[in-house]
Amino acid sequence: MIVRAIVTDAPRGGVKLDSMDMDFHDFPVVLKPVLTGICGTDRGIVNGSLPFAYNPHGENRLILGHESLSVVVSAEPNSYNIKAGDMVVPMVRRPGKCLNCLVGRSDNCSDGQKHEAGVTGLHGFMRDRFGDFPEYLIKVPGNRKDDMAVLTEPVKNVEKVFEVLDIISRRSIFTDSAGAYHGKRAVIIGTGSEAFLFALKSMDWGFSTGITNRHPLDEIKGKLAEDTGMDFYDYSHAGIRENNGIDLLIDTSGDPGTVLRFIGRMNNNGIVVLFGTNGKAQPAPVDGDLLGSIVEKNLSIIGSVDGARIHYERAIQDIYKWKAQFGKTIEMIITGRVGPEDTGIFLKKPADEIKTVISWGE
Ligand code: DN4
Ligand code: BGC
Ligand code: ZN
Repeated sequence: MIVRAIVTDAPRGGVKLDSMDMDFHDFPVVLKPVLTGICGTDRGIVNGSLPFAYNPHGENRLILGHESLSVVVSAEPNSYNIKAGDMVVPMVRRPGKCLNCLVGRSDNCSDGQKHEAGVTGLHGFMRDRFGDFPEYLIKVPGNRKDDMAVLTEPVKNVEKVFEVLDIISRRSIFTDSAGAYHGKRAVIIGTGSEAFLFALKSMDWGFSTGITNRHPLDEIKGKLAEDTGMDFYDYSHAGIRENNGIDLLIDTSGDPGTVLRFIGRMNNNGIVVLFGTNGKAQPAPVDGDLLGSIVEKNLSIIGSVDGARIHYERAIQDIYKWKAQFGKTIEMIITGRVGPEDTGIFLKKPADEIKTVISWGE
């Protein structure tokens, strides 16, 4: 069938809406996207700043899209209980042959041979139809037709980070004297969608939680932060306001200079999670004092990418928990809806954007 697809040429970049002839005979499940989300990774691919992105083998274009809420058009029998009409979220990564991939943890792929839909060597979900295998489809509980489920993919990254945090934090006592995190401080660098989602999870754990950027917040983001209980400051004006030190730092900016400045404010046994990626960021020097303080403070600095099936399943639960907790406020995360033809959205991020989604129609 002829499908419309949003394509790039990775890792060079560019973006356009193309039509192509595709058949789905090799796939037990055929799907149609309802919504696809746009994230920092998509814009990084389109502007050519993510050198790790590449086209499928032997092809000169890559269909974008790794965040999707889709409806099942048809499914072979015995497809993990997936049937036509089901609402599902497809996983991003597909395993290679390393040991981690073989045990369902391609998020920890050890030889780089995995593929990622819309990012590394596998066509993504921004097209009228796609085919898939049932083991990579996460059912929306209760088959709810709720737009918020499109956030499952970005929240799964958050779930993985907090699982890693739980493991790493056991190298010392990381809780407060009550065995909780209320006396502990988490700071998230950046105010994009992943930053807000990290902050929500950090508040679930009990951390006093702040988000920060180098400019003020617009009205929508300011209201979302205030109504959910996180604080914000513009560090370019206020300086780094962390007089009691930081216990957990999560970076979504990918900006080395900013990350290093905040690392200088960590408490002993603090944990730094590097998550943002920006191949075009300005380099920043590290001096011996800063390196020495990382050692003397017993800091853990970890990188985290992607997430496994279990993290998607927990992510859907997070989203419904936040809906129950914050009601309509949480829906403010979806700040824009566009059609597939509006490819300009990849080139210029709207000033007040948290999450823009592409609606694929009925
Ligand atoms: P995003 O919406 O572009 O968020 C990035 C945020 O960082 C924006 O709010 C930026 O602000 C902010 N920022 C940039 N530079 C600075 C700086 N110097 N100081 C403070 N804030 C700054 O992207 P996203 O939320 O979708 O994703 C966040 C990052 O994580 C991206 O780099 C993605 O490529 C990466 N990512 C990694 C994984 C993974 O490891 C998954 C998903 C995304 P402004 O734009 O308002 O100025 O699995
Ligand atoms: C996706 C991850 C993926 C990563 C690649 C992110 O936007 O959420 O699943 O592994 O991009 O850097
Ligand atoms: Zn993403």
